[in-house]
Amino acid sequence: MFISLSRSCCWHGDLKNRGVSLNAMVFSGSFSGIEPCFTITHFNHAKYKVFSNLKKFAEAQATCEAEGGVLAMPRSHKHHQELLHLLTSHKKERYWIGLRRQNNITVYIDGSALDEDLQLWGEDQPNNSGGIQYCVEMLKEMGYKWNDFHCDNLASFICQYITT
Ligand SMILES: [Ca+2]
Repeated sequence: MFISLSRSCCWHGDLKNRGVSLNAMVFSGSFSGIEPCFTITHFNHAKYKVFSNLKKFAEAQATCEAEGGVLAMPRSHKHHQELLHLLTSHKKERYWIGLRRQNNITVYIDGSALDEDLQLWGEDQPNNSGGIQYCVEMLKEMGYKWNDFHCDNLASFICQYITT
């Protein structure tokens, strides 16, 4: 347990912010009151990790890839509902998912096409506000529907790993 905690992404920051040394925490074995940086859920044939810490889109995707995953690619309303279910214990403001616009077309991060009939965009989205919104997030204020957003802004994110 301690080993996995030391590898995770935001414990150190949390501990530093609290002025507590990591060794002291490890030996005391007490982690109460510290929010974990991710949760893991298995759904059908995929495993998901919801990261609550904030990263740019490319950094978030790199974090998923480092563990053999990708940013989550919701391909149906049912799949979207599953992702919503994952967020019930998090509810951060925004989460990157594996969609971005290339050559003015929104595609999944693996290059596959988005079904044009799949309407999961928030109201008036994608609006490419300011002409700089090339990545897609699930946004709390839109009921976690999709919003195009600046890729260098910071958001929490959801990784997806195929397990079969
Ligand atoms: Ca937008």
